[in-house]
Amino acid sequence: MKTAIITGITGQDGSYLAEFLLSKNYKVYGFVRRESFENASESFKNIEKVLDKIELLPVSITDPLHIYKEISKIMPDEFYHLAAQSFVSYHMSDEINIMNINFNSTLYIANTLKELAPQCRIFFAGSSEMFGSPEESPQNETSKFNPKSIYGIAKVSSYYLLKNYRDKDNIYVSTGIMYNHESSRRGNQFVTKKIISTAVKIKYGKASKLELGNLEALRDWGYAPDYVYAMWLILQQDKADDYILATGKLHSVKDFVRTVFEYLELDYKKHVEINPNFYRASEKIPLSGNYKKLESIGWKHTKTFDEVIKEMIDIEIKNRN
Ligand code: G4F
Repeated sequence: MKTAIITGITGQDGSYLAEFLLSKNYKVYGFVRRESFENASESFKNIEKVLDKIELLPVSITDPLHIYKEISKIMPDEFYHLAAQSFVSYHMSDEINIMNINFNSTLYIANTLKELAPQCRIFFAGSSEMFGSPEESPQNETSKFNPKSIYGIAKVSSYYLLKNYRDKDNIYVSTGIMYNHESSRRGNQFVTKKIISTAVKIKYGKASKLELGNLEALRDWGYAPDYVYAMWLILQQDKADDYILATGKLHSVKDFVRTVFEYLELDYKKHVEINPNFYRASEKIPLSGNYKKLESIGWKHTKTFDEVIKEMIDIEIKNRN
């Protein structure tokens, strides 16, 4: 039986990954913030179904000693580092906190694994935000990084740290450069979940308007469970390497809104208002990924843009109270 540790196990990707690894007969551990245990019913909602099959440990990913102690007990075969402060802002604010959570955690984890369990395979969740304002579209694994947010800077820094561990210390570590990926487990602050949950409220008379920022913004939206499968697949390759996780298809926020409202038989023009507080400028050249390399190791996506939206709406309707 293989042993895996997941950071970010309570989030969208971590929870799908825990389910997937259990189905493959892994022993699954999750490093979780201590405060999450105090608000367990809310914090552990995504992993409710598997709580009795996994082991959650209260480990702060910004505490190197604690990370060291727990890894020395578990000695994992695979480590999936997914946890991050994941909301992207293009303002230079909260830099110290974000670098601490998103970069230092990577350093502490990878450094510990290098010392204690150098045979352990590491997956790191990178992001399209590493390309920030790209020079070409679609981007591939050799496109130039040009991050425009502290979030993106932390991901690029982690990427280079890990690449050096791979090249110089022979550590098996792979980064998945992940474009937006959605599901019913997406956090409410992200645009897809925000649109769907508000539209469903409007449908059932619990809200009347949906305030959004830039409707022209383009995104390459995929299906989260497909990307989680890719994480595992990447770690099963003979050689560690970096991969783009994307669909290569672009849709605007307006396309997303229109599809949701049409499915619910509503007229979005009557409900959507622009709120400048949510506005972020579009990239001049859009963030869209070329996933040929991932395809070459046997990955394909299982749901279209419309199918992802329909699944998210159906679950939102089923779960409404
Ligand atoms: O859903 P979003 O907030 O996701 P964003 O910023 O693209 O980041 C997500 O994907 C990245 C990978 O590509 C991850 F690295 C990151 O951790 C996260 O998972 O925004 C999507 C788009 C943006 O262009 C934004 O400007 O939607 C636009 N948007 C328009 N109105 C809005 C809104 N975004 C939000 N959150 N709220 C709005 O009202």
